[in-house]
Amino acid sequence: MSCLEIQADVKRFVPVSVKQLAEEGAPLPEKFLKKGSECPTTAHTDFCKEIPVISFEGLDTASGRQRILSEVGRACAEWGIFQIVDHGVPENLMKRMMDNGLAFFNLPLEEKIKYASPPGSFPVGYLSASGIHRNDNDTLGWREVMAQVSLPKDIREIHYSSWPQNPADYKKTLVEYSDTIDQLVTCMLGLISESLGLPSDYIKNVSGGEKMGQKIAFNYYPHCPQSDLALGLKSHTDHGTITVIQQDQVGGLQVYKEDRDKWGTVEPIPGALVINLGDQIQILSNGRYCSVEHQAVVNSSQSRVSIATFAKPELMSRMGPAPELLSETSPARYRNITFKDYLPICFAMKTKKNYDALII
Ligand SMILES: O=C(O)CCC(=O)C(=O)O
Ligand SMILES: [Fe+2]
Repeated sequence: MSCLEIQADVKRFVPVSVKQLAEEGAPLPEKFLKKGSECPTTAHTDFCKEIPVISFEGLDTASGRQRILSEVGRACAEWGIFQIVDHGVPENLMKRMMDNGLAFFNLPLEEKIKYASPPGSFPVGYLSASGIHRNDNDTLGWREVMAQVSLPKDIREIHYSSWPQNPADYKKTLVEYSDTIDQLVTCMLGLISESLGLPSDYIKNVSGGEKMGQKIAFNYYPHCPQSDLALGLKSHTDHGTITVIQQDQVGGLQVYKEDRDKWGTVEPIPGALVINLGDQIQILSNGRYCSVEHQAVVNSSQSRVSIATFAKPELMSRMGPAPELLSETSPARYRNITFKDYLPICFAMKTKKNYDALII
């Protein structure tokens, strides 16, 4: 196959760029229109003030750690999503990531297409509309994505040469961010483990330790002429361990609280990071902690950027409930399965929440 043929093949999967569609301002193509209960119901500025915000100030003192542990435990059980501030991730690094993400999406489509996800591949690389990598009849999301595998380090080294050359410090900043967020993830997994009464290194160890995976996705949601009929990203749960989300100040990430039957928007707070529990934590905690259903809505006047860092178990890690948390009165609620076998269940999306497929 010549280079040109490869390019043509890739282009088949880039029928349209949502950024270009937004700039044209024409009515949305049918493929983006949601119907019925899938349509957004809560505005991108309708902030849910109850979603916990936890300060990590004092984490290195005994009393500070105790306070943070109890706040993290409560937030994991009641919400499955919370924000952290005073977390130590340098402001300047977060800003460089945002700037690079935006600069990448502002490149001409011909340039972005060079990084397009190869047909049929797991979605890494550039997607000009979310959902186009799937060969199904599902509607598309009003979102462009640029995603890269960033850990473990040996895999990162293999992928590094295929990351964008432009903007100039994109790759260097991504490596720095990947390592910094990895440290934060280790700290978070320690707190989550301890809050469940488990040793601090428990979750990281059962997830493959240093072999844990990480994927970093830049999401670009252009302003949308029909934002009441489209979604940036449809309702889902994240299938891995935890996701760390950095978002700009526009707002659009929403969480569904079953007990209220209502979507609530996560309020953007300058410098904050959103921590979102994935399916693995719900399963490992035997349902004590929740992998929350979430989505991203769009709006008619402002584009939005978010950066999602997914921490994932190593493929052969087992995802069952921690035996230490089980007893006669609290039997296992989920089957034990490897992450590798869990992934096809998630991609088949037969149940609304992936983990329901494992209920005993
Ligand atoms: O854009 C956001 O805030 C959410 C992104 C997200 O949920 C995801 O990429 O899985
Ligand atoms: Fe997500």
